[in-house]
Amino acid sequence: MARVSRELRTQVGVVGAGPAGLVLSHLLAARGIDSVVLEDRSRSYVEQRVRAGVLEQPTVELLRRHGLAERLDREALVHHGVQIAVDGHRHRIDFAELTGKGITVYGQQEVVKDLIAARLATGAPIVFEVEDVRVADALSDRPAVEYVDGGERVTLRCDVVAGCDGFHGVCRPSIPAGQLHVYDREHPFAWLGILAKAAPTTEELIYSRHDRGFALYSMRSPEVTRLYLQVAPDEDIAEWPDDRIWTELATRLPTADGFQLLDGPVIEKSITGMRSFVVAPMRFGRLVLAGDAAHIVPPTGAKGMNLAIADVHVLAGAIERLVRSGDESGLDGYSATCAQRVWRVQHFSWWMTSMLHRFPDHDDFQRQLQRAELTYVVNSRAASTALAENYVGLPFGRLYPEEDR
Ligand code: FAS
Ligand code: PHB
Repeated sequence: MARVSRELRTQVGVVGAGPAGLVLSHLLAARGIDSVVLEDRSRSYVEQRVRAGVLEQPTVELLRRHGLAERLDREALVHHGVQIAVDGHRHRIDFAELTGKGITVYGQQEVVKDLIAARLATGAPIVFEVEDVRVADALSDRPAVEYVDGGERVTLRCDVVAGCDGFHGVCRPSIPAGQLHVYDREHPFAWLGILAKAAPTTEELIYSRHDRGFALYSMRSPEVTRLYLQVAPDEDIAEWPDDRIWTELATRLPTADGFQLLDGPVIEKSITGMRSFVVAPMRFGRLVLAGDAAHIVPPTGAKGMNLAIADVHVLAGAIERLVRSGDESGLDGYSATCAQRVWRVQHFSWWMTSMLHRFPDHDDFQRQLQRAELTYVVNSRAASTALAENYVGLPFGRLYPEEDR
């Protein structure tokens, strides 16, 4: 039984120390706005959780502008293209030539480690291992987050609560049913992902379409590769001993054109479901949602973490307007502004997924259409440019200014 509660006060209560919550806390601090970050896991757990690995150019530029990219600039891999393999043959999409931009390969847990270290170095609070988190009074101008910290119940009174607690968090479900419109699509496959102590044998990622299913060759460092295989949505990981994984990767990855797959000890193995999910609006009074709390994309477009950071880039400006001058117009426009990018990214992620995966219900005709689209994308400059500009990341802010007119 938690002891009697304590009341604390801040400007923004941030629930969740993932990329969305941590970047938001830094953007707010840069504007002189106080916040408290609440995380229900331990610091070591969130710093070891293996997830995304690709950062768009606008994401890296934002981190750099806030002095958060020092280690990233030292250790990350910068890629100027990506390879798409169709039936064993690779085609290169030249990001630099088509867009003048590139991507950065750096593990999400490394980003989280850097953001936590930078925050704690300023003395600003992150409370780990909180329990029983609840949002209260979201429709008032003094919302609160209630939680248990070290056996003591605490009420954190704020101007705004930022729900950055991911898909399985408590913030979105705290919004009464009927207030949110839900768009949801589960895809008929999953990804089995491994982290392996094996040196990358290419300098760019390989996305491979194969009749046995999709495969992705990615990396984390000159010593560590990150690889994914399309599997059934209810696949049992116990059915996948390491040698079976390597054999399947060698089959699906384009070894016909001289690419060599180096194997090595598997240091992490997990299966992730594939879903496209959006809620609208991303706000309920003074509770605002950002990142996976509001939307999920299949990882084929490498967008999840980047979209979370794009949301809080908009949110920080909206909160600044509120706390500076009581002007709610930023919060009022938050969902609509984010929705442009959310649906652009949803489409791109679905498009990449639909071009590159084996759909159990597809017949030969649909498979030929899939091949025809992929062959067009890798051979047409116009279509390659469309893929490239979405992959490297569209500029932050409103995507289509002309819509204002
Ligand atoms: P996050 O889920 O990262 O962070 C939310 C935080 O809130 C977590 O630290 C969680 O512990 C905390 N939290 C939850 N409930 C709470 C509560 N009640 N109280 C306090 N804190 C609470 N994207 C890619 O591009 N490539 C990938 O390979 C890839 N792999 C993924 C694998 C998995 C298993 C998952 C789930 C996602 C993956 N993604 C990938 C997408 C991923 O990168 C997300 O988009 C990104 O983590 C979103 O960041 P946040 O919105 O900050 O949510
Ligand atoms: C990764 O490196 O983890 C990664 C890269 C590209 C994706 C998804 C995941 O599309």
